[in-house]
Amino acid sequence: MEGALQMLATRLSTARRVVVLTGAGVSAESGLRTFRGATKEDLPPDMRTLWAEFDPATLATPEAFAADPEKVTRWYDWRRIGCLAAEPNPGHLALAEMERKIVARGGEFSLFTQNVDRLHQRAGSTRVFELHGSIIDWRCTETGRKFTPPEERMPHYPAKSPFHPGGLLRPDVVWFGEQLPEDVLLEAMTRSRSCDVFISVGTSAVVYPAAGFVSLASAEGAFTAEVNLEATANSRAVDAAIAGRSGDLLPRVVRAAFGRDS
Ligand code: BV8
Repeated sequence: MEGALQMLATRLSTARRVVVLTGAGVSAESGLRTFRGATKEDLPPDMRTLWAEFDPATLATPEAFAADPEKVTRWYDWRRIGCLAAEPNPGHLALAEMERKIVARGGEFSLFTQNVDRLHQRAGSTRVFELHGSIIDWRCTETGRKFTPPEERMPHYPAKSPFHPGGLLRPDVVWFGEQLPEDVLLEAMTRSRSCDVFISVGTSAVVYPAAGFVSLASAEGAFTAEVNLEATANSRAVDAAIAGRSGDLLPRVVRAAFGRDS
């Protein structure tokens, strides 16, 4: 693993264009459950039934919201409050430092996240593209107008839209079966194809199209790396697969690539 970490650091030390893709694993050390890895034991009792009753992937769909807006709104509002209460961890902070180092020497840095918790932005990352939207912002089901709810639980479920008498508020996330924001998807494909280094961090690489970006980078000759707690479908395809916690490994990669003052 040291060899792979050093290989990544060496490539980063001279890279001109870096793309990072993150998933729920990067926020796990901030106390946020991973999308698939959650253990029902660590959920508050009132949420265990909700989580047990549904496979999360079936909750994250327009059909689930249409069928039971109260239940889906409750689940998302519970997660939203959790995201607001969470703090960025050393993995988030290391990615913000990596951006600063690359940009300071005239390079290009892009962070595509599947996460909806806004922790990258709170850690200081500025070149963030939200592939799957954000749970912090909601939008009117009738008008599409965005609304950022106050930082406390919503007064009632489902939440009525302030913009339309018959509208509800839904989280401004991309559900399964929904298209990713077109502009973000285009940026992700273009930048994946033109980067020198592509790093996938904390994602199980099962959700598409995000899981396919590393192949676009690799096909164009980029150096590809994965930092993840466990092996994924992409582990064998990347140039450097580094197993472990992102909160531990990313600061070590940044120090090795940019010096001890990082
Ligand atoms: C679309 C937002 C057009 C809401 C989410 C091609 C092939 C196959 C299927 C498809 C395909 N194209 C489209 C599909 C269908 C579908 C899909 O991919 N399904 C999968 C399940 C097979 N994709 C879509 O519907 C997308 N839309 O393509 O539109 C279309 C539509 C229909 C049909 C064709 C085309 C929309 C996808 C977005 C869905 N929304 N979330 C919400 O958050 O509630 S996805 C959800 O999964 C989250 O965003 C999450 O981030 C994402 C991916 O999961 P991960 O981030 O990887 O998290 P996970 O828990 O899985 O893994 C965490 C990893 O971290 C683990 O490996 C763990 O070991 C590791 N880890 C844990 N702790 C740490 C760690 N690593 C490091 N350090 C640690 N401390």
